[in-house]
Amino acid sequence: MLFPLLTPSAVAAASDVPDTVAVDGLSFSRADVAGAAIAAAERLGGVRVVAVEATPSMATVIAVVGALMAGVVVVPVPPDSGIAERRHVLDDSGAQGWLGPEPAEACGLPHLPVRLYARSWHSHPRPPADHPAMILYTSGTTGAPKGVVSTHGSIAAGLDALAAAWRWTASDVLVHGLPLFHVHGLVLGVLGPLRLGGRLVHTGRPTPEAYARTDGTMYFGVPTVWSRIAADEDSARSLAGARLLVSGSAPLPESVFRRIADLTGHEIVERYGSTETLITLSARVDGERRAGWVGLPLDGVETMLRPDPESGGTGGDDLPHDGETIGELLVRGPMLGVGYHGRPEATAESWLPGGWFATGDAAVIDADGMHRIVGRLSTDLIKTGGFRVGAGEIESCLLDHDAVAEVAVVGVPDDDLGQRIVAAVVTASGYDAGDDLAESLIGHVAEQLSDHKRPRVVRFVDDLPRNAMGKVTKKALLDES
Ligand code: MLC
Ligand code: AMP
Repeated sequence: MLFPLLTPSAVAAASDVPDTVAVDGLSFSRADVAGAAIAAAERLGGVRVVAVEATPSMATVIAVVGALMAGVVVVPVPPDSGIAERRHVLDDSGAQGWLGPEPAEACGLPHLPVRLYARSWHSHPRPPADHPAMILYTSGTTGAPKGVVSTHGSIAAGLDALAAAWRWTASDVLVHGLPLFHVHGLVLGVLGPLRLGGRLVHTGRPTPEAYARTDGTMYFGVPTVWSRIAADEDSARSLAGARLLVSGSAPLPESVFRRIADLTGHEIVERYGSTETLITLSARVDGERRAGWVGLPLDGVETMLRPDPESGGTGGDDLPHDGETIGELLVRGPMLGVGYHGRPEATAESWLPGGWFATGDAAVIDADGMHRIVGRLSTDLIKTGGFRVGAGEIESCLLDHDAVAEVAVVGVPDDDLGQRIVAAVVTASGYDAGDDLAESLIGHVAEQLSDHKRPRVVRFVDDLPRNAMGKVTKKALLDES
């Protein structure tokens, strides 16, 4: 067994696939990936948790695969993460070192580079299914990001369920350019082809031009990627020969679904997942693809709708599946992660008795079992360009800046990004509102958190709209933005 997540059919296909993984100008066969990964794994003696600077590179792929083979828990770190976010991820996860690409900021931990051309063939004992595989950090409504623990078994279950829904086989060539520190780009987009066979071509960035010049059978994108492709007719047309165009991580506008269908002849396959649940719903390759809907439960997945907990619902209720009644979507299945690392209380709020996970998404289910995500229960979780960002995290970061007396962050609808981050700021006395200060606040968020958490717009206001209890009314702010 070369790789713990590999199926026997993928191993059997190994000799037929010389360029299994192409990324960052390098192309490795399956044997190259396995040999280099085992060599990397051998350098990890005694390490239980390892950070990987998740640049879009072969070194990242080898580091992740090597650590998984050795049963070492992988913590992918966004390469653009700023000082505060990086420290938090390293401290919270208990990472003992870095494996792979050189970290921008090592934060005192030792770095083990992978040797891309070293090869080793020692076999490692296969980690059991319930062994933690990864801790992926994701934002909540407040506070610093939480680390979601996925196991070898949950990842394998999610990928196998996708294989069944999409008939994803060793003949497929997956093309994408998504970041390698999230479920979409890393778990589905790298471990997927390694487990299920076939090839991966990573384009570095998910631009329309890069997708157009790369031949593949399946293309992965977040809605921002698809809307940019829809706006670039030539690039879109060149995807006509694909087998599946797949969108996920955020709502796909119906207009983009239709435009892509006109230009490519393909109705996009929408699928729904999260850091906590990996992948649970999708349109099937041989089933209906309905604009605005995210499909059916994958094999092994069950769903229900509970009344919004704020209105007194309990885990035991299931609202009618009539295509109209809105409730909070609960999901359960073998691909769910096991909880937030070191956060039993937060875990208990979302992982409910009976194996259900409370997604925080408002949804409807119709009589045929099709699901539509209609929004988030909280306005404080923002999706921008497919990235999940907590308003509270940005607010805390901005409040650390001397010029900020009060702040509220909202996600304002945006044709390109889905939502754009807007910060309404009341300045501290002695500071002048203006473009210079706005730039400095945006730069502060990039320096402490990460590039994609930067507000696109800083609006200076005299005071924030508040309700009788003194709580900021974000709805009023959204209406004003
Ligand atoms: C961005 N820019 C700013 C700025 N924000 N400049 C000033 N102020 C700000 N506030 C700059 C950027 O640095 C960039 O500059 C330029 O503006 C364009 O930025 P952009 O509009 O954000 O575009 P881009 O960088 O091209 O990114 C778009 C994108 C990216 C779609 C490629 O958002 C992306 O990779 N999204 C994928 C997210 C993802 O994988 N999510 C999956 C989560 S898993 P320059 O100079 O760099 O051009 C999950 C589970 C599941 O959700 O279901 O899958
Ligand atoms: P993340 O933790 O970054 O993976 O974000 C997960 C969240 O993204 C989900 O809870 C949804 O709110 C959203 N999401 C993922 N896929 C879709 C989709 N296909 N349609 C709408 N929202 C989605």
